[in-house]
Amino acid sequence: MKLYNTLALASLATISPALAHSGKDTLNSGNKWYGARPDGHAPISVMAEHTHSAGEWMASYRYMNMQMNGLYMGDSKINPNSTNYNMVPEDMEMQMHMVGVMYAPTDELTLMAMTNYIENSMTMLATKGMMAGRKSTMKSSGWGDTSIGGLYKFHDANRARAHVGLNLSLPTGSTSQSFTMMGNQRHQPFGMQLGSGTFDLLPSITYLHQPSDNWSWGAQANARLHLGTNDQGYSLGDSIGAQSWIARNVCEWASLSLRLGAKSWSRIDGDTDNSVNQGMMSTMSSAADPNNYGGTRIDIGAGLNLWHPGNGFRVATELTTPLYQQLDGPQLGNDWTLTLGTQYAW
Ligand SMILES: [Cu+2]
Repeated sequence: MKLYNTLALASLATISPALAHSGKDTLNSGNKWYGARPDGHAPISVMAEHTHSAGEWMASYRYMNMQMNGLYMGDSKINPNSTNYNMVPEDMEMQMHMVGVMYAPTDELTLMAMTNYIENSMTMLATKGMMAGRKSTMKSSGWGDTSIGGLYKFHDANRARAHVGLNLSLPTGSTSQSFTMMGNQRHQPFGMQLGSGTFDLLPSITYLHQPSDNWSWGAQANARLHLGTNDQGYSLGDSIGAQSWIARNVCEWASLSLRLGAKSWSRIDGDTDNSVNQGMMSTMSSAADPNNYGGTRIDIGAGLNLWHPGNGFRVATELTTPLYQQLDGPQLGNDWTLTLGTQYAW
């Protein structure tokens, strides 16, 4: 298929250069990967997935709503009352507002910066003793971590592009969100904190291909590596991820996409007795136990990209749900994640 398209385009370009540059959507991408189409950007939840042409700026806003519920041990749900903990989470909602800016000083190099505002809400269920069955809701909100870095495009031919990325996440998000329990201020569990508290490296590599004017696909591998230990004495687990998507332009201004993503992350390091930093013994609350934070998940996502052919303004959405999750538990599983975003380049 790829060879056929390449040959067809190459012969057309040879026979009729005028036709090949006529501006027709079927030919104007020539032998190059082409960003000015709805699927010129990956599904909206994929980060650091495109580069820009020299001199171009882009501003973006994304809203993400993640719903977690169901207590997992390994790959199956368990009864919340069956654990050894006095308290387990029942469900959690995480909302994130992300703003980003991109600028390309050259065709190869794109610089980017991103920060976010987070709102978390978690329902805890008491499972033992006199409090058994009692629910309480914990909330945290504020600015999260900020990342800065760049993408370097090292391949751009035959309707394909590839780039590597390296971002540095700065610990601008709080790791000391607290709540009051029995008159005492205590730290909220790890998962309710707004930042990692460490400098993190975010390497990635992305491949993009447009085998035809209507179809495209891409793939990305990425990681998040936490450097050192934060001032609360712990370090979130490193993660690695891989994902691939296909997209189909259904008209000049819209494309549909399907994405598969896999992610694996390790448990929290340090603060094992936990009594100081999490405000309660890790043996009491499962969310305060650093052992209950590793896992592997495979997600499927369905997306829609809208693109304005006149000014390049984009609106996109993607709904993601796990196909499989294997969690060091007891730990809350993911239910679904909705991402909505707009992007404007000039
Ligand atoms: Cu951009």
